[in-house]
Amino acid sequence: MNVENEFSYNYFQYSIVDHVFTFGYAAMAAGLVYFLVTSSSSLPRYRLSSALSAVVMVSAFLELLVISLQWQRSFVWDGTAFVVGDELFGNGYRYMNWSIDVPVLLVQMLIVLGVTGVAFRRGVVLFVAAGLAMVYTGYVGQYYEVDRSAPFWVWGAVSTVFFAVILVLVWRTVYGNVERMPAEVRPMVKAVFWLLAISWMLYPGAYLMPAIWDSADGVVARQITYTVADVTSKVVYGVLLSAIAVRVSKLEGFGAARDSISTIPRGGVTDVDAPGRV
Ligand code: RET
Repeated sequence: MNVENEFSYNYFQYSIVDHVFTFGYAAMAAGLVYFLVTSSSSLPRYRLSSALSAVVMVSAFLELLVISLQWQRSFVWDGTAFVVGDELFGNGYRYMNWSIDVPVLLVQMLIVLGVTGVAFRRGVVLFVAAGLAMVYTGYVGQYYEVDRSAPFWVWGAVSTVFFAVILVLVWRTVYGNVERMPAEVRPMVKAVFWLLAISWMLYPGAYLMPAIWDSADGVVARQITYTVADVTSKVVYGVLLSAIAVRVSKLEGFGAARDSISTIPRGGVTDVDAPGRV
């Protein structure tokens, strides 16, 4: 059982959580349109990353919609406050969503950083294994968050070990490949590491929230934390990766080739007319 069911909420507390959930799934729907529309702005080798961003958006949209509807069904207005009714609220859906999104977000990074061959396959295996281990050990631990007995701390600690492994792998991937990238995009590539590290750290913060702030306000803070983490780790991260892909594609002449098509005069084109063509 999750701590959300232990409290009743005043009108503001209940509504803020409700609105924050709506913001969350609306951001995923908006992100979906963005990634589908901008996919063709980069070279074909980067398009799998946009497709994976779209996968993340769809799974997160559905998950946030489900928990939003569950929040509305679980708490009923009794005249003075929103109290728990016949149904219980749960954060478990989040973990199921992460088991799709965590591996996918990490694989996207390999694609945009141009990791290929054996290094790519090795990266995929390590990211998927460490990602799923982190998510599922945390999933077990969160069942014990109300009494915060030993399993809450033990599984949380085991999950943190896998998280640390992921951060080291991400650091190595980013800093091991950044020098191969064009100088112009290097600051953006380094920002990938920091954006990922900071936004992902919010999730263990939300896991620990019942131990830090065990109250209705703590629940509000936890759901805001989750939503900020979701929007930054999925949408903002995806936008940053696609911005890198578009820049690198342009530097390799992709944009120039495509733009020149619209300026080709009727009756043909010579190399002199369209020097940007490749
Ligand atoms: C848990 C359990 C407590 C310890 C740690 C955790 C880490 C969770 C993370 C989740 C990331 C999720 C993402 C989802 C995006 O779609 C499981 C809360 C360290 C880092 C990025």
